[in-house]
Amino acid sequence: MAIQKTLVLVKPDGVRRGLIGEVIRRFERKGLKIRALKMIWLSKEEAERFYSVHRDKPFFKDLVDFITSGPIVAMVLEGDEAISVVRLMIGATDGRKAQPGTIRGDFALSIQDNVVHASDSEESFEREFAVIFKEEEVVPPY
Ligand code: 3AN
Repeated sequence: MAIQKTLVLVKPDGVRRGLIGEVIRRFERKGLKIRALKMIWLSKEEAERFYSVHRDKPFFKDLVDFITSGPIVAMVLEGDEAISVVRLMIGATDGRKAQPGTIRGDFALSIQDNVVHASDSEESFEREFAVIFKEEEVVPPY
């Protein structure tokens, strides 16, 4: 057992399309615990820090414009091997290539507008968490 925390976002396209409940439902059903949950609208500066690993990528500006184009829902999920489990559940980055049955495989047809984000490592979780949450927003284990 390696209990981990991971950070998930329902991105602006997912919120606009009314997929917040669908995304949360899948993680709850799987048995992951929601330790924090909120709706926010990221500033440009927060988005740039959130995606700092992609700073030099050609799609960085589009990515920041997209993630700040509307409100998002952010959550901290916890469970056994939560980081890899959630990555499996969201599917490949490109919605056209993501397996059916995954969130992106079922709901996305784009590499940018791909409904959800999830941390890809403990290091990413720590950086992303620090941009979006304060420690006191996380409820105790229950
Ligand atoms: P993932 O979200 O699957 O971890 P990353 O970390 O490679 O994917 O990319 C972060 C985000 O950047 C993606 N969710 C997607 O919105 C966007 N992105 C990645 N690759 C591209 C690309 N080639 N063109 C446009 N946007 C991209």
